[in-house]
Amino acid sequence: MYCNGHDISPHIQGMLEKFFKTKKVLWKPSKSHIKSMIPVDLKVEVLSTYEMKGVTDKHRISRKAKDCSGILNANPKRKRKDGVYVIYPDGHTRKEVFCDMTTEGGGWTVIQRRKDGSTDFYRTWKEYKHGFGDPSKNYWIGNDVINILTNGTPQLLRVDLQRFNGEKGYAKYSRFSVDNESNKYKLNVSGFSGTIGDALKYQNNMKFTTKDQDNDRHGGNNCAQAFHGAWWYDACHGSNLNGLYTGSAVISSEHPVWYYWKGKHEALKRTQMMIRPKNK
Ligand SMILES: [Ca+2]
Repeated sequence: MYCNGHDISPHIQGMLEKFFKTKKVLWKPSKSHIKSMIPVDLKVEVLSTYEMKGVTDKHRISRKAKDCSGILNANPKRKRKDGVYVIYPDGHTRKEVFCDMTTEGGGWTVIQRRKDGSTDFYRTWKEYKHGFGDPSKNYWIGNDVINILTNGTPQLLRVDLQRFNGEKGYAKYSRFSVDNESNKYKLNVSGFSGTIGDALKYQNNMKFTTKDQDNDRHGGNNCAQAFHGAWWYDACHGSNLNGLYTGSAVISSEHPVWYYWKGKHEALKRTQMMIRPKNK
């Protein structure tokens, strides 16, 4: 007898009783010491121990995962299957995100992604708060989600970049968190390693600034307006990954740039920022 799924368990006793009443059953006692030299009648009652055979629905288990690491932990078969998944960062609010299930064993939740110029990143405080774009192409996950995911569980940050000539590089930070909105999503980042230089060091401890909310340390200007982006600007930046996308390696600091890689403000072709719990 096979009972698939976990929703029907309250009915198993009824199903078994019906089964035993309507079918002839041959069985062997497995833990019995009954011995008799003469025929005896035994009255058998099925109490409460049943052997269950069935399958577990992994999709259901992982349905409320708070991040991509949770999805991968619940279902290791997702390894190397990069793509758009649904997470519940606060336990109940649905969010579509891109999961990198490949890099260094996978389980990375992508928080920023740019691969072409089809999505406008010159947006307002509110838009950066809630997130925007298409997770399969270009998007910002949202500052509230970044805050939720990075507070409570220590996170790694990995930044992957690609130049227009095809060259790739990365930066990893062993500590990354973003404060809540009342602290203006202040950036806390440290523990750099990688191949592209530490271009977040200068932005560390800075608040987030958008074109309509100036929290930077540049007295005269709004850095988001000056550099066509939204970032943890100081006065103003050594990296500007939400800057104006352009189709070639233009040297100009309003584009998506990471100055410390090549020591110049060269517009990048692809950018990706992603996070994963430090102890997965
Ligand atoms: Ca300013």
